Amino acid sequence: MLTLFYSPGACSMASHIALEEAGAPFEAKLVALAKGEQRTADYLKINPRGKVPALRLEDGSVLTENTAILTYLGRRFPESALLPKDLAGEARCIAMMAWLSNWVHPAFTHIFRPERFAADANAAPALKATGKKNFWEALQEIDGLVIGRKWMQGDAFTTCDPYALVFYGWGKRIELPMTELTSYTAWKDRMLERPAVHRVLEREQNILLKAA
Ligand SMILES: N[C@@H](CCC(=O)N[C@@H](CS)C(=O)NCC(=O)O)C(=O)O
Repeated sequence: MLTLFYSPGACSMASHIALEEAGAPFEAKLVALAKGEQRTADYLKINPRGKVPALRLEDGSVLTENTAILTYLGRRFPESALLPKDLAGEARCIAMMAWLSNWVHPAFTHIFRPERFAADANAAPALKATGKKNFWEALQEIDGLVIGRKWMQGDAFTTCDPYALVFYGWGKRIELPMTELTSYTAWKDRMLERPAVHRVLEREQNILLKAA
């Protein structure tokens, strides 16, 4: 069976939702980041970088990085149609996941963990401020992308959708004015109506289930 290593509210939620959406049999193993469990010797054997998500396959090998895990799940469970069937559509979906991973996520990390980007504590306020500006602009970009669209990539739900939900939740967590992003908010409400998404949010006790 597949095993997902995740932490509640972390970016691993994207892979967690995709597994539920795919109807894949899997075991969810909690790695509590708040308790530092990602740095235990046992977990470092699974992912030496000490990050979630990690997906252990049936042969014992491990996949890391949301973009790779989500692409793998889309290809492995084609009946769930988590990836566009045409090559260019699939590439566009991967491009979106790459942007979420290499720009949107690190922007948030600058707010949350500025010490990872400069040893000098005096630099922290500037790093946080730039991270917040970049993160908010990225959320505004997502808002623009879903205008007139049901899902991130158009009419079809794809792996980009669970990934984009992570950042809506993070925006809410740091009290950004998320409801000003009306299209992103309407999309988030559609996401919450999906039973698979709801199951994961319940399991992770996600902030998106709390009233605004
Ligand atoms: N690019 C990676 C990022 C993974 C990542 O940074 N995960 C965070 C949680 S959102 C983590 O495990 N952080 C623990 C730590 O840095 O100690 C991916 O998308 O999978």
